[in-house]
Amino acid sequence: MSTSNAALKAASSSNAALNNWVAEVASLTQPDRIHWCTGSDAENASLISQMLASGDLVKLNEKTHPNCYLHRSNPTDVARVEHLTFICTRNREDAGPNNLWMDPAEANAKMDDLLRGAMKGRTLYVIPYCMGPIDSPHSRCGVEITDSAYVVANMRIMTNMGEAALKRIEREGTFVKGLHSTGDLDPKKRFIMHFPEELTIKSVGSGYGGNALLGKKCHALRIASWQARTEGWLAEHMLIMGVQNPQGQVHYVAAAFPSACGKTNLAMMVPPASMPGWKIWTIGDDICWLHVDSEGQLRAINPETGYFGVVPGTNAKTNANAYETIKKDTIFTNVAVTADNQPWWEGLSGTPALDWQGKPYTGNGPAAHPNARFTVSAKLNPAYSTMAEAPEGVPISAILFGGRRREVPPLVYQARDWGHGVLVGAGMASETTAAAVGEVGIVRRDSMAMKPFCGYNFGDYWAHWFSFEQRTQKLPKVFHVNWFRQDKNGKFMWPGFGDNLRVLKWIFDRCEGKVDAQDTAIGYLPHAKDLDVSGLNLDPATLEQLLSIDASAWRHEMADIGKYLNDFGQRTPERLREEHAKVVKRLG
Ligand code: OXD
Ligand code: MN
Repeated sequence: MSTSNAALKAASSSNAALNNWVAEVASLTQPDRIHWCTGSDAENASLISQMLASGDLVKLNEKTHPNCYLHRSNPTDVARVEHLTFICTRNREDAGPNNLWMDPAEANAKMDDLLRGAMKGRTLYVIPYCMGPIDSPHSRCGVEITDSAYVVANMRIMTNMGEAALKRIEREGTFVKGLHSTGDLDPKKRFIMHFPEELTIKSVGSGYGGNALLGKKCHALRIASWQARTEGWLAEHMLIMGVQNPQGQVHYVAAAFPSACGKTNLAMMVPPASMPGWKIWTIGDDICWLHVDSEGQLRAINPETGYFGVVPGTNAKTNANAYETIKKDTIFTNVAVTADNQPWWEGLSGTPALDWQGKPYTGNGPAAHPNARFTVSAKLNPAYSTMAEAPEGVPISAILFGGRRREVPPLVYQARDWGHGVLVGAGMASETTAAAVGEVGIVRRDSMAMKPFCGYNFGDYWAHWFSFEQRTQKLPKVFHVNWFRQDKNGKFMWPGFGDNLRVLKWIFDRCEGKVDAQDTAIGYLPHAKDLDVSGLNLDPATLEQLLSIDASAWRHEMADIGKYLNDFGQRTPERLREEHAKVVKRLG
């Protein structure tokens, strides 16, 4: 429903707080129109035609890619901006050294200045949304106000958006407030601010998914991690998948990897031909909310309804399910196009005619942006799990941590217990990727893959992880994986992709108590005989290297982790220091 300028203050919800907030934002930002999103097909069709007319979207080849569109973003606005993302808590220490901090009053004043009159000539869209299945007690609602039709179209794919969410908000009376304006896309006026104590987000100056689709990183991770700590659950940067063996038995696994390290590929994996009868079912590819149920079982829901995935490298070999999923009904962002207007990216055959900026492709550098994305409904995934929308979530048997590491961590190892697992997660590191602005390939500590997303002090976050030992005796097993080891010539030692199922099979068998392991200083590693490498052509020396540890490299690693833990001072739990000391002692 749209209201004209004269009726900007018109109430469109029975929730007075929501109506008042919309009116307040309208008076600050001065839009020409207000539109309350219903999420209907007709509304979506009208937004798409409007964006085609304005050039915000380009229609792709209808024959090869029905109902697919391309959005080319401003070239300065292609990734998350961690250096412009703030957590604004009253007490600076609560945000911690893992976040940039600004005083809430100062941040609000700064954002209000940037937002004053920012929607003149534009439409203010009100997007009620629900993160998680609409009927799940674990789901949480929010409302995003935005002046971007692209954001509305993406939020419709990524969340339960529209009338049903508004009804839930009206019933529950609570919601996270997210205010977004693309502003003039000037990087100097770009800020993503979070006010966890007020359950509020303000984002200006970017249209990029991670900065602008406020339900995703801003709400479902930064604000939700804060809520989760106060309410006794976990909001994590994890995929969720079901691993089914040939006998039909399923174990659900949640896995935390930093951005652009293959969560989508793992969650949608097609088993290799050498493992007949195995199946992978996708619950989610990026975010996981974990609750302990009344039986003490840790259960996971995926708060999202779609995938906002990295597209370069996606093809029938690397991720056949994703490749199939994005053949229709997809919004592409910053891909190249072929002469017959098909989307194109590195990893596909064929030739790009125009690069991601719409310029004739000259052969210099990548044609698609390395962080080009697809937005698509999860329901189109051939591996979509029948349990994906279960209100109670799925029972988690194993938690995996992993990063992109050329050296040091072996292919897989298991933590001794939950406490050791918290250390493994807290100490994990990865090479930076194109998902965030900044240098690529630098190893940095990224606890639980939450460095860019934890809405509070990591010291308190680790303590919260430890607290699960008091909540239940039935905690999942914890593992660390590294698909990215390279030999001295820079060649990947492990084939990755579908063959990662061989590692998942070992994890499955560990969950079943069917296989023993080498007891090492850093945890349990597979015996080479227990990892199925049939048909891989992996030479025994490489396998040996993938499944062993270099004590001297690990002593360095642990020293570095020790230094990192010290950065959090008093807030680092004593328990974590003890877990660290235990491994150091074992390494000798
Ligand atoms: C993402 C990210 O888009 O982590 O999921 O950057
Ligand atoms: Mn992510």
